[in-house]
Amino acid sequence: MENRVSVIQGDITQLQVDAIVNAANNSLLGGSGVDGAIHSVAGPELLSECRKLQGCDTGQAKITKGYHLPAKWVIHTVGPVWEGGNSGEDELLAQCYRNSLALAVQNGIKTIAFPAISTGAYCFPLERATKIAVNEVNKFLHSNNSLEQIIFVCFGQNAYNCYLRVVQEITQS
Ligand code: AR6
Repeated sequence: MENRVSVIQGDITQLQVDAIVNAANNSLLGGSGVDGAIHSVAGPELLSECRKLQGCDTGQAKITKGYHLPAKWVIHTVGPVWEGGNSGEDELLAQCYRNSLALAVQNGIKTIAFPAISTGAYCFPLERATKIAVNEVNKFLHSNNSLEQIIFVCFGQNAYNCYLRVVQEITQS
């Protein structure tokens, strides 16, 4: 596994990185979970900018400034709602990571932090989502030299253990 990838446990809103990724919804107008936390730290200016974006399709990504966050940018992506696994959820989740990373590169971002997209309110099974996240980041880094650090931010011990295990599995394969 790439030494540009790390796993930490904590609150993504506190990270001093170029960009944090938001697990948003199609409206981009805020919500609960990590989305609510990001908007509450960034302040109302973030919602004002998001209103101008006219929403975001599932699997796609859009960028805003970070306002009062320590991060300079927020990349908003919309993960799939888990519907049992036969509705294209895996591919849509993979697209979230690919499109977020591509947008980061386009904007000269060097350090980026991801939450575990879709694994909260959207009920995507954690281990399955983690494998997709780690695989997509790993593949992307193989063809990219500009990104310097990708951080997977886990909110709880359970997610942290899962990410560590999956990163190790992929390293050894
Ligand atoms: N830092 C890092 N991770 C966090 C934080 C935080 N501050 N808060 C929660 N998580 P979720 P989703 C983790 O529900 O499943 C929103 O209402 C959380 O433990 O935030 O993609 C949106 O507006 C979980 O592992 O996002 C959408 O409507 C992960 O972040 C919907 O929820 C994702 O959980 C999106 O659902």
